[in-house]
Amino acid sequence: MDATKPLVMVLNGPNLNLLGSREPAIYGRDTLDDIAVRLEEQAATLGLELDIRQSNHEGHLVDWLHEAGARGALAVLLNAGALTHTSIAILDAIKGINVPVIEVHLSNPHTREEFRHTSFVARAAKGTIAGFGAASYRLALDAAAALRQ
Ligand code: CA2
Repeated sequence: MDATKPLVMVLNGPNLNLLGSREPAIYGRDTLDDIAVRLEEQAATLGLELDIRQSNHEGHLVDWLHEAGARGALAVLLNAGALTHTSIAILDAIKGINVPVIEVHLSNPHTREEFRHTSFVARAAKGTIAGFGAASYRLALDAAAALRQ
């Protein structure tokens, strides 16, 4: 941990621990660890501190969003998984912190089933990056870096 560098928290929701093991046509072959290794390299280049987490539990994501607020994070990259489409608790948590949240998706939910077309995260997010596979995270981290003043 380097307190002199702006902090970006990368929060991943339910089932994203399964990345790389199934459904490669939709989500690609990279595991979450593969993505994390590349993000750490990118963060070092950008001079950012990363804190990358995954949970299958909604409340953990709510607590971690609060933590991002308390730590004064520069930004949160949030792939809330299927909770994107259901969780008012996560929407309220995003609204409750003074930290820009960048919504991230591997797939483009708008090209998929109707139930994925609603995003509660998008209602409070600074912006959304979706549909670029693992590169969505890279693009989102560049967007976070651009928020620095
Ligand atoms: O495209 C995305 O990043 C999603 O957030 C992924 C979620 C999905 O519910 C959202 O609609 C879009 C699902 C993550 C589950 O990932 C799996 C990976 C491999 C095998 C099974 C699930």
